[in-house]
Amino acid sequence: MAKGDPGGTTRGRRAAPRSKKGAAGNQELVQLLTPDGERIDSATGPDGTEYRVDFTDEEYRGLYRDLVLVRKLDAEATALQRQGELGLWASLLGQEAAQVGSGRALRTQDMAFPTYREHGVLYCRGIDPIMPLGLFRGVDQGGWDPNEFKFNMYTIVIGAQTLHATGYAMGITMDGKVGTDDGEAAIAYFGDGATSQGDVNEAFVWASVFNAPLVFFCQNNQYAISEPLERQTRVPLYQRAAGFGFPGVRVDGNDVLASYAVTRTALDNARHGQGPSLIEAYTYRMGAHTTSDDPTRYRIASEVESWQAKDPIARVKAFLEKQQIADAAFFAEVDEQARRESVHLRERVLSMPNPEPVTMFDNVYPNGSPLLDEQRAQFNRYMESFEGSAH
Ligand SMILES: Cc1ncc(C[n+]2csc(CCOP(=O)(O)OP(=O)(O)O)c2C)c(N)n1
Ligand SMILES: [Mg+2]
Repeated sequence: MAKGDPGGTTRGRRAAPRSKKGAAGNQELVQLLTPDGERIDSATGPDGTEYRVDFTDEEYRGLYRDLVLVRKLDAEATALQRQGELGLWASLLGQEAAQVGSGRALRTQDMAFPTYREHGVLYCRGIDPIMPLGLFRGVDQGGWDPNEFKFNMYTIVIGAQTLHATGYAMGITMDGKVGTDDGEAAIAYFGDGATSQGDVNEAFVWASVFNAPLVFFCQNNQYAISEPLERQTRVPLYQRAAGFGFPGVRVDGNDVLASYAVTRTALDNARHGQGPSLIEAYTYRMGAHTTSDDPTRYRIASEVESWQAKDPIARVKAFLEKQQIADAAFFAEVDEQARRESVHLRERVLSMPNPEPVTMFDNVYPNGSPLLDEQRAQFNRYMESFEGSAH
């Protein structure tokens, strides 16, 4: 099949299941660090844009530290759920580079709109990693101030945040905050499955025609729960952008350097008034969709193993070692920090106070509403009905 060919020309052929390669072959993958830890000086995107990074040794070590910490904290959260301390957890395992790379590419003034899996971006925004655990423990509704950290609340409704981000980005333009180096931009995170949602396609249209300063950051982790990528698309996802009138690029989402470079460029283009773009971070969900899911029911072990060889952290470690940017003492110190922070996280989760149930009505609207008052009163009557009973 020719490159860029949506695949097949007859109805009969279109109906046939297509190989994964046809839907998502690795054409035009922007990569700056190979799975073996070799640095590539620069990489060219499909529109000729040249991507490169120029980090100091300290910054390289900092990225490695971020990757290890977010993986460890994520593993701790999964363990806490398994022990009944969280209701649910959506692990980022395997997606650390896409999240840390893009998260570190954000400038202070940029606004991020996450799904429920963006714990790595949250970490990069300087939010205490305890925050999403309160949400998944069911003791609060997120807890951080989106305006303070420029990181919106987690969104579980698939794709909805792309519309919120589009509206926000249109607002940036209306406020006259695009066109300069210190202009603002927004970034919307979503998954491969979300690209089939009406909301996401509507967001593409609005962002495009209003030239909104927005980066659509799709983490293509190959699955939407149990549905593989080939059930979402017959063209590589980044190529969809062309149909909406803005650029699209596919980056190696397991490469923290390339993820950083493409996101930084896309955000800077947006803040300078060049409108939206789509980044497809080509990655893999190494774990289950959430702790309620059993991926062994729908994917084979050899597929997971093939992605283990592309591990986002192992390649940075290999690079740091080869270039002698970090030594054994550094790696041991990072591991020790990760261990300490995860123990601290666990202790804090276990000591989280259970809120009074009626407080769930408190933050629905800033100034309340008569309907809410009615519901609160009804709920209070319901709770009182248990008094003195066996419950
Ligand atoms: C509108 C809507 N439909 C269905 C769901 C149920 N659901 C939760 S996660 C998910 C799959 C999302 O897959 P993807 O967009 O690839 O993101 P990933 O979980 O892989 O990060 C679905 C269908 C939902 N939360 N919202
Ligand atoms: Mg997915």
